[in-house]
Amino acid sequence: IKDTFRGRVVPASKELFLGGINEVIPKLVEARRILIIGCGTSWHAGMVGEYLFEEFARVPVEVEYASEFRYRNPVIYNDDIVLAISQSGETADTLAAINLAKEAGATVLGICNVVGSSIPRNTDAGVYTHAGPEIGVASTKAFTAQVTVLTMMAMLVGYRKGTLSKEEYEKHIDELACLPEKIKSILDKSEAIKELSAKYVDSTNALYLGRGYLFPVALEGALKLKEISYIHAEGYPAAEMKHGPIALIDEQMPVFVAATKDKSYEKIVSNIQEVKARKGHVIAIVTEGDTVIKGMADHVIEIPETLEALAPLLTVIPFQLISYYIAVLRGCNVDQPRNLAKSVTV
Ligand code: F1P
Repeated sequence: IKDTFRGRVVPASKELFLGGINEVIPKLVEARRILIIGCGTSWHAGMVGEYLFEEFARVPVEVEYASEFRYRNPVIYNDDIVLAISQSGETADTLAAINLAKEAGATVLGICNVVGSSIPRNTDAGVYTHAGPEIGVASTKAFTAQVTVLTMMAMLVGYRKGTLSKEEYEKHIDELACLPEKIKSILDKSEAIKELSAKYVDSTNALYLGRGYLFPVALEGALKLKEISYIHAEGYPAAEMKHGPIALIDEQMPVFVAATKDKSYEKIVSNIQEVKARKGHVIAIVTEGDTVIKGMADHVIEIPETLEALAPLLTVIPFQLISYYIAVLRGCNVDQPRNLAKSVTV
């Protein structure tokens, strides 16, 4: 967060630097609508972006899979800001969606990892995440880097627009600067997460639940498990459970819940009770010191407290580690999963 990409936080001066995007912040402040496009993990990062921009900058956001957007004749206004997210910068669906947006006269921005790749070359402005080369096919650090950039953008736009107070803006900057240490403390729990993962190696299905900012994290947790361990997994907003997926829960079903303390805490506690009442196995990511969920869940992974809007950056890490260990223990090649390519260029 401090030095690994051009976008950076300087806590002392409370300034955020966002590469080329700094120059178009005034356009974002004026924006009537933001469209976010991406595929796979990048689309999940975009969903976190939607929640952030709508909360901090009070601007309507639509998030869409580039693979749908490119084929369906979407409405694009020439004053739309289209934000394309891609780790590789080469995803054919995202490039095609960018071309549509450009033909409609929209301003197109990019968040990419690979310097000089096709997407940065085809956008009006952008920021490189500089997350370093991703060896594995499944995006992991790309997700945290993309979400960090989106968080910084939404904060900066909200602050300039006056929809995010100076106090809240500075509080979030200070907390962003603390996250590398907090992430390190989660990584230090890897051994315990490995032991827990071993219990679910033979699962054939899994559910991932979260509310608010943690709903996209549930989607990403499920995608990671599918991609590298080939276990069928679904991510849902926890409040949707009663509208269908609850029918799947029995003693064979592990349910991974992102349940850190935020304004939906009481609700997620009742969701966990609903799962336990149906004999599902609950593995919950909770805030350090949480005794309520600890008393109900089969396993908890405690993570440091943070601000609600920044929680995706921490809660996703245990989910990534769980997928990694389950895949390794199943003998899967975590770097090169079957049927997947790093850059989907067709
Ligand atoms: C999008 C993506 C990745 C996924 C896999 C296939 O890539 O769906 O999220 O992990 O590598 O492609 P990108 O546009 O972010 O490079």
